[in-house]
Amino acid sequence: MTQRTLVLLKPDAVKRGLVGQILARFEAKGLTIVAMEHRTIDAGQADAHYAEHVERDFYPPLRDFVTSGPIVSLVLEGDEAIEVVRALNGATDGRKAAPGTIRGDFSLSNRENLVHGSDSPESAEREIALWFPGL
Ligand code: RTP
Ligand code: MG
Repeated sequence: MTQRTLVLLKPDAVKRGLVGQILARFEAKGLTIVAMEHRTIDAGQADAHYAEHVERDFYPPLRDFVTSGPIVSLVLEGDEAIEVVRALNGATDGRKAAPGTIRGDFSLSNRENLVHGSDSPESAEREIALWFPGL
């Protein structure tokens, strides 16, 4: 089934100059970019995006990280795009993510793990409305 999913290239991806390589993987897989933007978010946008995590111990440093510099946000579309993107991203912790995945190949951190992908159709709908109202 064709799906849309919200993807973030987090500030570490932009700072490290990995935007092109990461986008190339999504495009090579066959996913279509249907919206894309480059911007620095404030704490309010971070809290809204990570609403499920705001009470967690790891959230304050995560908020500092995701507001530390520009993010590239995009909406990708394709068959089973939500699950496909999460498979390409790899496990959350870059130290444990499988080689061949984005995190497995480029991240050595549980926080600075380069990418975000929506985790369900409900999350995708909520996150796309948050990042690209009107899409
Ligand atoms: P994401 O939401 O960014 O796609 O990542 P995910 O589903 O694989 O992981 P999730 O559990 O939703 O966590 C969201 C982001 O929080 C940071 N994190 N830090 N223990 C920690 O220090 C910790 N755990 C998670 C990561 O940046 C993770 O992607
Ligand atoms: Mg998540």
